[in-house]
Amino acid sequence: MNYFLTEEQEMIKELAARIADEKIAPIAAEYDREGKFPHEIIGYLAQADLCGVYIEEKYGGLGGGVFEMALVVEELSRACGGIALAFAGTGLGTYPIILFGNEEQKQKYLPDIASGKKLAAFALTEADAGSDAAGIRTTAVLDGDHYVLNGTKQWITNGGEADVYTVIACTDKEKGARGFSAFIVEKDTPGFTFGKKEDKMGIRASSTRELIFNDCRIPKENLLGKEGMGFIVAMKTLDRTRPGVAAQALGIATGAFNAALRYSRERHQFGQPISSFQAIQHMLADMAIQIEAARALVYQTCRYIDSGAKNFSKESAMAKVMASDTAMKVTIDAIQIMGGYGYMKEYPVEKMMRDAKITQIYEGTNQIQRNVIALELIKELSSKK
Ligand code: COS
Repeated sequence: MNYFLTEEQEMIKELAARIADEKIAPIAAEYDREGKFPHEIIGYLAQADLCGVYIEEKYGGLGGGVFEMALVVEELSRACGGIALAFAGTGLGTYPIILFGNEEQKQKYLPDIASGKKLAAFALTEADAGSDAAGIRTTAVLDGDHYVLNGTKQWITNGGEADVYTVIACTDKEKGARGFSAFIVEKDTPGFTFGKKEDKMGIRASSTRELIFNDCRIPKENLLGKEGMGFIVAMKTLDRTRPGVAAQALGIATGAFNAALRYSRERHQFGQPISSFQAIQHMLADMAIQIEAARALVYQTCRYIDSGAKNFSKESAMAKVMASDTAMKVTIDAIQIMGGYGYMKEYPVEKMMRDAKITQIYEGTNQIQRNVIALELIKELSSKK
């Protein structure tokens, strides 16, 4: 399908594809096995000037938007969804600054992120606040010129590896979701430590850790937006980054599909390549249909967001659900086509299936996405009356 990318978007996609094929694919299995964080891949992305594709040019980025970011995530994820997450997770941690940071905060943090010198992370989730994001308990109390943070964030992507953390904490318990605020917290701030690295099913090259705040004092200038805006910062950020999860899922699905298609030509049974059997052909056809449909929705959603649309919670959630459900289905079918070989760690598709699973869970489960979609549909109908 021709998606009529601009020359610059084509170039971004090609650069990311080259890094995926030449640098990531050869190490993906090892990084998955050992749970290694891909610092050198960030180096290659930096050399190619891709770390800041979604950051304004005046802060050292390429001046693209959600779409350019998705193109990079998709290509990298074709080779490894876990390695791609070092980049995508940084986007998630950076968007609160892009959307709600003041000029000083943008000047201070964005150039280093755009150049790949620093990575970022986003911290909302807690042990008792996953889908129910309004259940967070981490507190931030103003004390003179500082906020003092206490609490523990759980399952934070890029935890321990990132230098810049955007953290949602409660500044006024009485006000529920309207009593949250968002802060920038730098690594190495006294009182800020990390829990153990989680041992995960998939995306194992990505670091997932607890962030522990124990009387952690941060300058009051690190407040993003205003006190009380933290929940909105989180929701508006996720609206913009869920298409990134969709792009990750799309990349994983494409990687698995390519492997299964190639295999179906090489594998002979009953004296012929298995691609000559209609049972396999129909599976391949269905996989291709689902991937292309997901890609069309993801790309169009990204373009809609970048066009300056005001409310795109529904579209963003739709793209995430569609692409992640597709990735799960396609990776499972890829294993089925490859049979016993597909099930073995020697071949890449079992890892792709493990990597795909998280895309149905993080940045809001697909059940929460369906709630968001349904509520928006009902709201739209009511506003027409
Ligand atoms: N954009 C702007 N504002 C939003 C918003 C959005 N996308 N979503 C909600 N809000 C606003 C609401 O309008 C409401 O504002 P008012 O208090 O002025 O009415 C406020 O935020 C609270 O919204 P709501 O009542 O809908 O909050 P809920 O507690 O019911 O939760 C869901 C809403 C479930 C959608 C939210 O908790 C969520 O997204 N959960 C998933 C979290 C997630 O993605 N976790 C993964 C962690 S990050 S990897």
